[in-house]
Amino acid sequence: MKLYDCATAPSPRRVRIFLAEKGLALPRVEVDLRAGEHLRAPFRELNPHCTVPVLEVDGTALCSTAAIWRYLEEICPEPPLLGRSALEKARIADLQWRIESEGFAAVAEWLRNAAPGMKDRALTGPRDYAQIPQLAERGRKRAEQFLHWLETQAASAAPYLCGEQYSVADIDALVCIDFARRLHLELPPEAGATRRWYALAASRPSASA
Ligand SMILES: N[C@@H](CCC(=O)N[C@@H](CS)C(=O)NCC(=O)O)C(=O)O
Repeated sequence: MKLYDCATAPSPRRVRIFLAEKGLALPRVEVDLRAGEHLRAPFRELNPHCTVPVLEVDGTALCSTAAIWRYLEEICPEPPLLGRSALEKARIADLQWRIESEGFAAVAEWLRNAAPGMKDRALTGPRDYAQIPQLAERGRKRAEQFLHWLETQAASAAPYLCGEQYSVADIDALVCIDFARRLHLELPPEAGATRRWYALAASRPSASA
């Protein structure tokens, strides 16, 4: 197995935190996104979607964080990070979907449509797309709305976002908040439950992965 990683990008960090929680270490290949290494062979031949992380297993490339998590959970079930019971697994999947589609996607929409370094790279993938300033503004509003929703979730489940067990929902939300900070979006003043949850999740040794 080999992990194609990028130390500065949020999605590969989600895999590194997951590995640290499992106590696993894998050979890593650093992919230099700033230099466009992901857009050229040989990486592009491995993952035609041109994104990291990628986990290469016996000649198969797993090209999304969720697929990598799923595979690693199957081969190393303890501690479970995708849930134990059928209902817990489904609740974690539900939260994960929401955090990714309303949190990550919003911050990415904002960043990729605003950052000068991402000119013509408004979407990931092999094709260039021009930035649309209105989408940056929409992404910012969606990201703020996501943080309000996260507060209701953190207030309704403790100590972790899905209750007693730390899970990939916590990994996703932690990395998403740190991603939003790059754009100077901080938790709103009234987000007391999120702050308590964040302090706990960020204090785990895996958070520095
Ligand atoms: N759906 C993918 C998303 C991966 C993704 O968007 N990765 C970003 C880094 S966080 C990337 O590779 N960006 C390449 C680019 O900016 O062109 C996953 O879940 O892993």
